[in-house]
Amino acid sequence: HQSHSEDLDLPLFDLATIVNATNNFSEDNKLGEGGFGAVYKGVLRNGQEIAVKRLSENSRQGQVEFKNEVVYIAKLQHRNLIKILGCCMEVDEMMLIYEFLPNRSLDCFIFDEEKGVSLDWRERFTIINGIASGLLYLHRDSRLRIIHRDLKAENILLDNEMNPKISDFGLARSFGGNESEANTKRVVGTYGYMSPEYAIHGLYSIKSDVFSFGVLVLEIVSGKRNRGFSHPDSHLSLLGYAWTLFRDGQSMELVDPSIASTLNSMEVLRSIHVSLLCVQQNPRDRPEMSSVVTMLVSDSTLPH
Ligand code: ACK
Repeated sequence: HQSHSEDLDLPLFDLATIVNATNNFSEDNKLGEGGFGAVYKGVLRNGQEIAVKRLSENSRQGQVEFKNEVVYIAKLQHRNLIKILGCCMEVDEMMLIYEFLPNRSLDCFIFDEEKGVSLDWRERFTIINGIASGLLYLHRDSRLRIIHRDLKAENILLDNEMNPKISDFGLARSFGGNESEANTKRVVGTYGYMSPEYAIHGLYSIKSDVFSFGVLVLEIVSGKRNRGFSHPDSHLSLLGYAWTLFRDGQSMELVDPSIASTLNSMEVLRSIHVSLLCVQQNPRDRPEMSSVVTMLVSDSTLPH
C-alpha cells in the first residue's frame, strides 16, 4: 500500500492485501456489525493486526457515514481517538482500515455480566479521564471543532492497557467560525445518550456531546445502563436516580458494588458530580469539556 489518496492524504491499501489479511472476510474474522457495515479482524503480511470496516452494498446512508468518517478521522490524532491506518476504495468495495484494539468496547466491560470481567475503580477512572481528553481534543481543535454526536459505551474501544479510544465518527459534524449550534430534521444517534434539545428539537452543539459524556460517566460508575428520558419508565432512569441520590447526599449508593474494594471515594464523588453537571436540561448550564477535564482531577470544585 504505497500510494496515497490524493484529497484525503490517507494511505491506500489494495483489495488483494485486505482480502488476504482477513481470510477473504471469513466469518471467523468477523468482529461484529458497525455503523455502516461489518468489521473484520485482519493481519497484514508484516504481522500488524488491523480492523477493517467494510461498507455494506447498497447502503446510501452508509456511504454518507463512510465518507464522513474518512473526512474527519483522517485529520485527527490523539491518544484517545482510534487511529486510522488507511482506506481501500475499489469499484465495488469501500473500506476503512484501523489499528486493531484487542480489548473490544467498553460496553462489554460495564454491562456484560456473563463475561465476568469487571473493571476496578482505577481502570474506570482512567477510562473516564481518557474519554474526556479525547472529547476535549475534538471540541477544541481550532481547524475543525468536531461534535461526535454518537458518544456511547459501544463506541469506546479499549487498547491493551485499557486506554479508551473514541471511535465511530460516521455521524460527526464540524463547526466552522463562530457557529456554535445547528439544527437537523433527521435526528440520529442513540436514545439514552441523546440530550433533550437534540432528541426533541434536533438542535446539536458541543453541549450535546457533553450530555452524552455525562451519561457515559454515570454508566461507568454505576455499571447500569441509562434507558433515556424518553423511556416509559424514565422516572426510574439512571439520570433521575442519580439526581435523587445526589440531592439526598447518598451519591455513593450509585456506585457499582463490584468496585467497592478498590474505591477512591473523592474521585468517585467528583465523577458523579461532573456527570450530573453534564446532564443538565439546559445546554448552557452544562460545562465545556475543558472545565470537565479540570474538575475531574481537582477537589476544590466539589460543592460543600
Ligand atoms: O464490542 P466489539 O468487540 O468492538 O464489537 C464491535 C464490532 O467491531 C463492531 O463495531 C469491534 N471493533 C470495531 N473497531 C475495532 C477495532 N479497531 N479493533 C477491534 N475491534 C473493533 C467492536
